[in-house]
Order: sequence, then C-alpha cells, then structure tokens
Amino acid sequence: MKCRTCRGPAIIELPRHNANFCAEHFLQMCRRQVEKAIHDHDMIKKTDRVLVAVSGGKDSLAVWDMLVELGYQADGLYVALGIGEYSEESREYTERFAAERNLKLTVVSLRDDYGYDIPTATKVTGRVPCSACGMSKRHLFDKAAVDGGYDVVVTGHNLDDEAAVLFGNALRWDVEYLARQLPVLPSRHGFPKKVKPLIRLTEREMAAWCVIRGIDYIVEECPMAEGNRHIGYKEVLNVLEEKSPGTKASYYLGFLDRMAPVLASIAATGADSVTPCVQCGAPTGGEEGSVCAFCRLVERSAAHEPVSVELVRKKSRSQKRVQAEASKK
Ligand code: Q46
Ligand code: ZN
Ligand code: ZN
Repeated sequence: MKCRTCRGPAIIELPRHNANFCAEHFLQMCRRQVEKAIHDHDMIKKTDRVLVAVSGGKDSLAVWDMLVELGYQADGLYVALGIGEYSEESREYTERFAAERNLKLTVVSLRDDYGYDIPTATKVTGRVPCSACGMSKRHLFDKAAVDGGYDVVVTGHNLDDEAAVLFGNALRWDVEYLARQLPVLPSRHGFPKKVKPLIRLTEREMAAWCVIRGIDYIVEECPMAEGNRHIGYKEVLNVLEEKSPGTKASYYLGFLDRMAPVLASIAATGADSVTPCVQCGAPTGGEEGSVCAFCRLVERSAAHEPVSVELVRKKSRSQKRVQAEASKK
C-alpha cells in the first residue's frame, strides 16, 4: 500500500478517494479539504475571532486543532451538560487539550450556572434528551459568541453527520429544513454566524487525524443518544458507502451544489421579526414581551429535583418495550 502523493508506505486507505496516504499526506489532504470548505462557502476570514463549540469528541477537537494550525484565532467553548460520567470525562479531555496547547477555553456548566442538567430537563420536558440538549447548547453557544464579541461559531459536524441529517430531512420531505441545511448560517437578528468546516471529511478521517496528531478524545458515545434517529440513518448510509465508496460525499456535496440553490428562496423566507426575550435578552421568534424557550426550560428544570442518567435511560427503555409490544398486536 503506497501513498498517493509520495509513493512511500501508506498508513490509511481511503476508498472514497480511491487512494492511500502516509501520515503526512493524509494530514495535508484533511487540511486542504477544510480550506476548500472554508473558501467555497465563505466561512471564516483570517481576521475573524472564532469560537469553537467543543465536546471532547474527535470532531470538535480536530476542527479546533486544524483551525489553530491554519492560523485562525480560535478559542473554545465547552458546555458541561451534566450527563453523568460521560460529561465529566469529556470535560477532562477538552480541558487537557486546551491546556496542553495553551488555548483559551471557556466552560459553562448547566448545573452550576443554571441549576439543571440534561437528564433532569429530559424528565421535565418528556421529550428525547437531544431535544433539550440541542436547544440548551444552541442558546449557550449563541450567547457566548455574542457576549464575547466573536465573529463566528464553529461546530465539528462532519460529512457523516450532515449526510445523515440530509437523509432524515429527505425521508420526511421536510422542505424547510432541507432549505436551511447549509454549512453556513449567516449572522442575523442578533444570532452569530455559524459554520461547519468539516463537511468534506468523514468521522473515520477525523478519528485518524486525532490519532496521528496525538489528540486524546472521548471515544464513548453519549449515553443519552439512544433513540436518536440519526444513528440509524448513519448505519444505512454506511451500508451504501461500503458497497459504493463515495456515495455519502456525492449525496451531501451534490445536494449543496445542485439542490441548495434551488431551495434558496425558501430558506430566505424564515422568521423576519424577532423580539428580545424579556428575561435574558436573547432574540426569540415569539411576540413582544415573551420569554425564550431556553429561559422557560431553565425555569422548569431548575425547580425539579435532579434526575440521574440511569433513571432516564431506564424509562426510555421501558417506553420502547411498550411500543414494541403494542406494535406486535
Ligand atoms: S450530547 Fe446532547 Fe448529543 Fe447526548 S443528549 Fe443528544 S445532543 S447525543 S451531540
Ligand atoms: Zn506521502
Ligand atoms: Zn431567555
């Protein structure tokens, strides 16, 4: 197995590129893919102050590493979600990464700063954990970016993530979501610009980046991800990718090239008026004098006694059993 670039011994095989690479040229390929994504979608300027949303997983640590290497001024933000040991460990990985590289990291703790955590919010809302979690993270990333004067928020969503979301949106023909599924969300109505520089790289490639660069990251998946439909979509896409390498990239990148422009007029028809939340001042789509969804969640969850991860998982497993039994009848 030889490296496509230097013909030296290769360490990774990438069927979707029909190529193998040595460590040095694999890293070069990754950097080029990130630079291409940033350039093609006008994601980040060299003068921008960048805030990277980090979780302690491979993707967010890799994108932070790459941006710093490419010369961007990138700080990190970690939101401690209170998901038991998973959150404790992922925080340790993130703090170690930042300390070893002398990077600026801000930590916001849902429990310490807002009086709740994701297991408790899940119990209170009665919805899947990712619903309260995603909303909390979005709110806090936006707030940190605006308060800290950052120009752009970066997330570590990769090609597998985006292809899975696209697959779900297309299965439901959710045209509004499809229209908004772009790797750049411009700054609007007091929300910061948000970008996804890893859209041209896969999960496997990001794991390889971390191994080669000596980045330790949390390998375990979030224990509350059960029931997240995107996991199933990823499995389906992996089967297709296995049979026909390059399918995922042509599906998602082809969507950006050929379908997103067709949907652009729908994307532009989003909410045009926003009002500030009367409690936190964040922009909200509600009427004048309303309270945003985050503040409502905090109020209800902080008033509830803390709930453990295990309890929420037990409940979700027993709900699934009931559904399975009901579907047999
Ligand atoms: S942390 Fe939160 Fe994810 Fe866990 S509860 Fe879902 S959204 S899966 S990226
Ligand atoms: Zn090489
Ligand atoms: Zn609010």
